[in-house]
Amino acid sequence: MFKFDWKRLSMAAGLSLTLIAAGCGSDEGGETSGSEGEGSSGEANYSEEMNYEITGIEAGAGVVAAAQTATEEYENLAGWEVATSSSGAMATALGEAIENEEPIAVTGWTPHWMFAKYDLKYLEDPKEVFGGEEQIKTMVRQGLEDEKPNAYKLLDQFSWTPADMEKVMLDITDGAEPAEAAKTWIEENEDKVSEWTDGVEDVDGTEVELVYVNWDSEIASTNVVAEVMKQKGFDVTITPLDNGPMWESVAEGEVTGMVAAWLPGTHGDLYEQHKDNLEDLGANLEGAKIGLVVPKYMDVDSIEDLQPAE
Ligand code: PBE
Repeated sequence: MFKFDWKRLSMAAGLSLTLIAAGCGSDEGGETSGSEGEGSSGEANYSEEMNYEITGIEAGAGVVAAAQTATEEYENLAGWEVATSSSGAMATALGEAIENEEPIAVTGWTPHWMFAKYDLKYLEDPKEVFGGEEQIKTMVRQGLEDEKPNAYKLLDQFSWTPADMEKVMLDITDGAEPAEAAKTWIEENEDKVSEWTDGVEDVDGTEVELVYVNWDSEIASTNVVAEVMKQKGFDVTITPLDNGPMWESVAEGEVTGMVAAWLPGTHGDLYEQHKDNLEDLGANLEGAKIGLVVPKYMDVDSIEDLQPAE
């Protein structure tokens, strides 16, 4: 059942010669390596094939921190590592693994286009390291309501659903420029957009700077909000940052705000750190989630089904 996949191994980032040698060594017993591992299930040792590595995203992401915590809390993840890179690189690695029907575990989240493109599942997380259902919230700098009441009102009224967000994300992943995908969605959802702009007066070039992180979900939301604001006459800049600086820049009042606060879990520590210095405008989306995500063809259901590194 288990096939040692040299092609994938040779492509895997950070693979050392030692590991290749170790892989060879384990074949010497005349058995396919690890297929009847000491793990509880006796199924293919995906873990070895994955090089005991979770495919992560940006180092500052909450889901990466949670995955690192998982490698500490779950005894069966002893010796596992979370490889950090970018959301784009994670998506590419996921797509390639699926094309070759190889095992992979990524730091995933909902809403995300990957669930529409591929057959995926979240691994059960009995220790609840990744937390439960999340909200995405809007945070703005203090004093905004007095200084730019129309910007404040619009940001306060912005709210949509996971399906809305996924539509924009899919459009972008199919090749649309984010701003174009945002415009298309706005045209097709006038009723919803008119609720966000209800009572918001047109302005003449009032400056607004929104910050975000280059996560697919946040690229979608930030571009949509920016586009709606532009249509009301705001002069909008959107600036991608790392997660920590995104929170800091709002708390320090350097920028207008952001629509990318994942709470209560994913960004819980950042919220605690900055909550006294920014204004929380509440949820703009309900029903978000983070976790470890694998292709459905993998015969594992729980994080506890993965096997420790030897
Ligand atoms: N994410 C997407 C972010 C929040 C939005 C889940 C990658 C994070 O983990 O911080």
